[in-house]
Amino acid sequence: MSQPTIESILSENRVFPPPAEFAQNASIKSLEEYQQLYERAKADPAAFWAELAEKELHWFQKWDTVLDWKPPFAQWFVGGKINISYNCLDRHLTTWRKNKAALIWEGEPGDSRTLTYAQLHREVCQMANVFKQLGVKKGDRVGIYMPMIPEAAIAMLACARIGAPHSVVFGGFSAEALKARLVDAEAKLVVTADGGWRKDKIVPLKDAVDAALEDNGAPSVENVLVVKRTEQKISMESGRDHWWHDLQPNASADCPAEPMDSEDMLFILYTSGTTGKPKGVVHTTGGYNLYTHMTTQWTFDLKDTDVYWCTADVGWITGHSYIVYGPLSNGATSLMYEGAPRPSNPGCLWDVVEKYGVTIFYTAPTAIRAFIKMGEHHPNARNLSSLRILGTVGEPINPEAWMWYHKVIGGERCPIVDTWWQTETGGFMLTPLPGATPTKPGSATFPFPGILAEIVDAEGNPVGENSGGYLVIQHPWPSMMRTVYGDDERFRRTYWEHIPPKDGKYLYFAGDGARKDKDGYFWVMGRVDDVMNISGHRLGTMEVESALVSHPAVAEAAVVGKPDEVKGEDVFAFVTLEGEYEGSETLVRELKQHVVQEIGAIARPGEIRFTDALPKTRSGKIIRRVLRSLAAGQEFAGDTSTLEDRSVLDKLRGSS
Ligand code: 6R9
Repeated sequence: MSQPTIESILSENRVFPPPAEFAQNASIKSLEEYQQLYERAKADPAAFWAELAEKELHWFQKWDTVLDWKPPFAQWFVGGKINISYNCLDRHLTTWRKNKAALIWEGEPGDSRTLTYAQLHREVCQMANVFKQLGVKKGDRVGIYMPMIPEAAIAMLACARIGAPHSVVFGGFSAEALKARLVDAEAKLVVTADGGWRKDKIVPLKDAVDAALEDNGAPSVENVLVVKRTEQKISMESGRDHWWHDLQPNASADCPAEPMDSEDMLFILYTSGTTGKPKGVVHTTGGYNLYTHMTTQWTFDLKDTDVYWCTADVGWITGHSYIVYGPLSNGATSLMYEGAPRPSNPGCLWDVVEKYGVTIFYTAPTAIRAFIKMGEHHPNARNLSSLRILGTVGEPINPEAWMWYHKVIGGERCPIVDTWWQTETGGFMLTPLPGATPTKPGSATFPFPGILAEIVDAEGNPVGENSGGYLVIQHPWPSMMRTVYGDDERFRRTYWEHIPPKDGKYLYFAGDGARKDKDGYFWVMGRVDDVMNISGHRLGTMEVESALVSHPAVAEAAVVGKPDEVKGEDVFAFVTLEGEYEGSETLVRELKQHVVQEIGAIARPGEIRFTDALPKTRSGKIIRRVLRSLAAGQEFAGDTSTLEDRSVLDKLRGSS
């Protein structure tokens, strides 16, 4: 099992203090310094954030109120006017950073491009003007469905510039999933590309957009802007579809950033929850700008000489906060890579590190486990001496993978920052600060200054040392999600009522289980709800179940995560069939393909098992813990007294 177990964590006693020389040169240099900062922030969070907001960001107009907290709805820097695209671009143009590389981009086939801050600013202004020309106004939503090319970041910043919230949809999602998101967000414009490169193949993005819009599938969409990337043939619908390269040359590079209210919506990003319908997580402008700015600066101990590389896709929150907004707001050089390790080039990531002298490298545990499998001769054959900080995100990292990362990639000299956070939190919540925090393999260590994290029981009472409980946040923070798009009730129910509020005190429930050790280190154990974590990507069991039952052969489906050495978890589906169908290899293949079509390749079940019945309670609820054990190949040892029909269990075992 690759996820850390309680046993493996309790026996993990290794501690890695920041190297002395590293700490000396870091902006936060010791644990004491972190603790002082933390205590100061805790004593008066509003004053702490206000001071940083004033010092670190440009405001067109200062706020009247730092925090307006009417649980569960928070507003930060109320009355303030700000534009995140201005903070990411314009303000650097009056400094030497004007000609510093803002984005370094490497395409999968080996083509590359570097955009300085001045060049990026110019392209963002042009695209913003094209958006306006296509009828996009402040407040209109724009869908972005792009490969990892600079225009993805350009489109996001162009939206932010004119105050049109973006909704980026990961390019690996299917046409069906794209359509559902465009419809929910009522997007007016979609920005896409003819295709993108993914493991030596072309991902036909424009075809998927066409399929999503077919038969008026997303009626709000009026125009589609298409960037040429792969040059394969696509169809262009006249009046609706426009090539970026046709419109760009005539677009003015003058487009002043729109002064936005601090609480104006910056973006919607859909994420999986416990129901079949993904949630539109809403983030706003001022607080998100400040928090992603500070977390990038302190957690990666940014210097102007850094070449920073986060390997995520801009379709996920990690790409939003830590490829685009956080790094650019700090005037950093952010690297974007279109490709992924593939049979034709398993060492490609290390080539990129060597080619650009990457200093900060941020990736996911699932990727690290895949690197381990591919063999250390790949990294060993490259010069990785430029690296000075490593990071991980997306799921708990098992101590073995941590140690490999530390030794083979970090040469035992690079601090590792294991950052725990979520789409909903906007930025890092638990993380080491590389010059200050002694790390323990597998622990995300301590909360970021200003974050009041705790581990509690179902009533909201803090649990003792090393007892497992729910990870909660006790005080609002600037980049917290503001609501579920169009559904305040779902927001309240999902995050704030799971643990009942007491005496007007609300706890943010993250959905993760965790424990704290004797030194106060947090150890995140994983989701406690029906959300799976497949290769660091969130996927709801219900989402996959809904996809399966939409196939005519399927009567009922129950999906669980099965431990997987590389992916962390893999999708395992138990399926009962409609009377006239019979289970076969062909049907398994067909159902897998059906899920890919409904959601995308990340949701493809690793295994589908046909069964006559599913284990249920008397009230008809599927007992997933039984299925989880079976999927893991373990005997189910727990209580089965709630099971309605015990013979189901024997049958399930028999069919295994
Ligand atoms: C940023 C991101 C959030 C869920 C979260 C948790 C898991 C993320 C983690 C981690 C342990 C870490 N998670 N980082 N678990 N240690 N360092 O991944 O956002 O896609 O919304 O997923 O991922 O379970 O609740 P998102």
